[in-house]
Amino acid sequence: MRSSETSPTAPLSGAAGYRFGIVFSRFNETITERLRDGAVRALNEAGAEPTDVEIISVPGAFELPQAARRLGETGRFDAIICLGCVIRGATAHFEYISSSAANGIQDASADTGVPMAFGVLTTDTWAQAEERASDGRDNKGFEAAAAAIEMAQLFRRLLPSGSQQP
Ligand code: INI
Repeated sequence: MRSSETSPTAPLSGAAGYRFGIVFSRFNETITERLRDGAVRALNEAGAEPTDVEIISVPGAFELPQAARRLGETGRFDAIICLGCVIRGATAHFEYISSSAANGIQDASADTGVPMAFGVLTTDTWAQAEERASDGRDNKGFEAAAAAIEMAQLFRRLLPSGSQQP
């Protein structure tokens, strides 16, 4: 299946009134800045207010879960978008960093109750990473933001009865 077949094709909407955190890692930053830009594009398209989007950076993908957890603990965000790029080298380093990022983000989301989208590229080559950080809707940052918007909306709908909308 071509990756474009899994991309959201309908215009994104309904993000006004939600607050988003974006954490991106600076390792391989030519790529991760494009993922960040893709995520911002998706949030803009969906109507999120720029003042409701906070963007921070961390050194590498290994640090993404640490920062995402801290953002989640503030209670200020409806969803957090985690973006990074790990390119396979000759050592097991790739596996350690990519699985730490994936498991750590999942744990941070479960522990804080804040949805966190996984927009970390794990590729064999730089060319594959570039392909997934394009200007189109199949930019993985754009896709991660689309997932974050959907999860933020879902979690708000699923608020326990009697609780206040934040
Ligand atoms: N971090 C990445 O985000 N991508 C990589 O490809 C990468 N490689 O190849 O080493 C990488 N390493 C840094 C790591 O994420 C931490 O920042 C570092 O180990 C300090 O904790």
